[in-house]
Amino acid sequence: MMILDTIVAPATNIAQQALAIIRISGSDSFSIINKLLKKPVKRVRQVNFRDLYWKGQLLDQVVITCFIAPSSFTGEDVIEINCHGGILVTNKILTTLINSGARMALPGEFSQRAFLNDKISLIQAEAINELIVAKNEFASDLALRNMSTKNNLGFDKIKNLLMDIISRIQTSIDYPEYDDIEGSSDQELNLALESLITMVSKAIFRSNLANKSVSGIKTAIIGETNVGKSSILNCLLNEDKALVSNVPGTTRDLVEGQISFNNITLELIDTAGIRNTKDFIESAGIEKTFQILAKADLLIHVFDSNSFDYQIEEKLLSALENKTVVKVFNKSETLTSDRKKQIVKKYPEAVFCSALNNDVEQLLDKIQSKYNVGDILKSDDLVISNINQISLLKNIENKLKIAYNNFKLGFTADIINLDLYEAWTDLNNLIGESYEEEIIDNIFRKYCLGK
Ligand SMILES: Nc1nc2c(ncn2[C@@H]2O[C@H](COP(=O)(O)OP(=O)(O)OP(=O)(O)O)[C@@H](O)[C@H]2O)c(=O)[nH]1
Ligand SMILES: [Mg+2]
Repeated sequence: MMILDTIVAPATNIAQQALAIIRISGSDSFSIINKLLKKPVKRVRQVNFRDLYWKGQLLDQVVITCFIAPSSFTGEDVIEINCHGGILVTNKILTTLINSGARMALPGEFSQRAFLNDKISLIQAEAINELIVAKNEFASDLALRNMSTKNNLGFDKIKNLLMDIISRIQTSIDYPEYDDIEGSSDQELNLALESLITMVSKAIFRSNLANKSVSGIKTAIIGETNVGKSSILNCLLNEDKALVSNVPGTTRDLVEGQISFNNITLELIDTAGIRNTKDFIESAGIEKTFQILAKADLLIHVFDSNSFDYQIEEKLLSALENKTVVKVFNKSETLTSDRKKQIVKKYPEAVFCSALNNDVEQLLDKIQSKYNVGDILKSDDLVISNINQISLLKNIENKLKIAYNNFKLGFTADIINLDLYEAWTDLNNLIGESYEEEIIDNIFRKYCLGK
């Protein structure tokens, strides 16, 4: 892709604020900015204080920071203008720069140029975007880790081992007369393939966990009527968001909210309590509960500690199958210790809470333990959180498994290498070493304007 245009975009919101940043990138950056200056800036790496003019009229007093290609974020000549943050001022400067020859950038186009000019890998580009949208500490730690160096050590480990295996097999194809090439015995290849597959599988496991933590866990609060679901939602959100009353069937529509704690973000949905009812609107609400339940990653299944009947309806029971469920007994402040023991005996994994007393600690601890990302950033092994990148990793795992099977079945080396080469291509797609233009365009268009 030829990069000809010089692009411009605000890197901060256009809003009433103290300062705003406007960014220009491309080979005409200096000639364009100098059209707005009585005293031109030189094409050297420096910071300048200047008055900006258009047709003799003063626009603003600004600070201009100059970056010279290739030592800039995009790898091109870049100019950053720190102007005053008024909506009118920022827009006027932007329009003037466009009238002077710059083109308004597309969302993510600065990052795309950085990638195309080989300044950052695709893993880094995604990490920068993820840092901007990070909802919790883990998300920002992971993003910082993946954006900080172009050579992702975890990625390199996988790539080096795959390259090593391919070249060992290739040597046995090219030089069939040598059957004693180091590392090329069946046993050694078997071991190497097994450890490569394990490496990739573990990376997928870690990355799936990271994805959940980073993108927010879709969490539905479900249970019978009047058990305190809406009260728990309000307590978690620290806000009286959902209507609470002692009339069973209070909640009919879904109520949503988001909380982040430690390494986790929950996208919470409070649902209509499940019971047999003739009320048409309530039935429709319950139907919605089942739809949400099917889509949720995590279910907070609420019981009333005082109810003696914990029979779960057949329909609900089958909907709960294969789901991550936390059973929580609410109104626990009313429990006698004997009763509590009975419940624990029947449901050893249950936790207790009292929305009335704002006591939801056990519930949060339980959720935390189910999505424990604890140590996964401690080593330099590969962890990514982007769903498209994870699906590429799964493709790689599949192809490695096919190659391994073919190897076990005694297929010839060239057939085994065929799938290994495909895995190699996918691996390179992960960092963007080989790519299709359209795919790359799609990736970057979801970034912020000015990034
Ligand atoms: N004692 C006690 N009462 C509670 C507690 N949590 C909720 N309640 C009461 O239980 C009743 C029902 O609470 P809701 O939060 O509306 O229950 P719900 O499960 O959302 O009910 P539906 O929307 O009808 O399905 C209200 O009177 C609450 O004040 C608790 O921890 N202890
Ligand atoms: Mg409710």
